[in-house]
Amino acid sequence: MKNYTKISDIEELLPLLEEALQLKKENTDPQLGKGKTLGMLFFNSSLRTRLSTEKAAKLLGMDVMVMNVNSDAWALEFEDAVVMDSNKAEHIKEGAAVISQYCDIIAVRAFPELQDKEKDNAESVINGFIKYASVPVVSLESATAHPLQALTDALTILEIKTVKRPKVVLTWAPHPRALPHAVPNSFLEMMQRMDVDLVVTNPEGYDLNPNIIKDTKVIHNQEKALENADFVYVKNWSSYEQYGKVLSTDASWTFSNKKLAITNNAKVMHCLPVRRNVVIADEILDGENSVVIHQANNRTFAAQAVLKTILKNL
Ligand code: AN0
Ligand code: CP
Repeated sequence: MKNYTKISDIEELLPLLEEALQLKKENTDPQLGKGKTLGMLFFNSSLRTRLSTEKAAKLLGMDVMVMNVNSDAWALEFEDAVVMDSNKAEHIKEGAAVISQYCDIIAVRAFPELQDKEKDNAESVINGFIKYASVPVVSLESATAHPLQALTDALTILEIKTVKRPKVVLTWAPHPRALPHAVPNSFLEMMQRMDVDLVVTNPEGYDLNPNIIKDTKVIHNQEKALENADFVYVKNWSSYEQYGKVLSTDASWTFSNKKLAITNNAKVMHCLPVRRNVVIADEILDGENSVVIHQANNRTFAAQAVLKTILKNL
């Protein structure tokens, strides 16, 4: 693994998950990253990704530099061959080349604008860093993918499943704002590589990118989809078909005890941050079936496994 910006960057999933599990038990390589620097660039807000990735790097002995790009750096231009006479002061060609001299790994968070599907799918920010940086690039959530979150989710399911092939349901839930597709996209791609019975449920008009869904079962009746679920992953996303639109805030899709009762006493997952009583009811988040805090803890070990793998290949 050189870069980690998409699920397909993982050659063999099981060894990487086993590495993360092992690191959770014991920090086996506290010196591997000594003298190496991780640079983390945030174009958007973060709590978990920022703190867990910094912690993971430090557990490997790395130094860490963090920059909130929008407020602290020069505005970056990602388009090629443009006359830079507007508000963008620096081109990614110089920016990425310069940062590569200060950092051994560059990690980037850059959400989509959710205005133009083709533009977001082109992943100009993360791909700009991959193209012009001379060091490995890790995604901290890009326009279409959140691979560190998905690795965490796989790790969490592997740890707590009690049957060999659990039924895993990804369910849409309402949210007042237009949210990206990155988390559900990467979760689906990750689950497609695991031995699980995978189902997605969302209202009509909310089907995800067909190139990601592939042959995964999509059921528009949430209650039907939830039957016998061992894991329910709750997440909002905006419409992909009517790109970036909020078509529904239907509260009957909020995940509550009534929905849990349909499942096989499922464990309830969410990447966080979660809006209580909009996406998931208090009774679930405060109840015994929620594993969201456990899941967030695993962010550290997923990130550590990825950074360790990249450091070993430097
Ligand atoms: C972001 C999203 O849905 O992609 C980040 C989740 C990790 N969530 C929000 O913006 C609320
Ligand atoms: N789950 C996740 O990526 O959280 P943050 O947006 O707080 O980093």
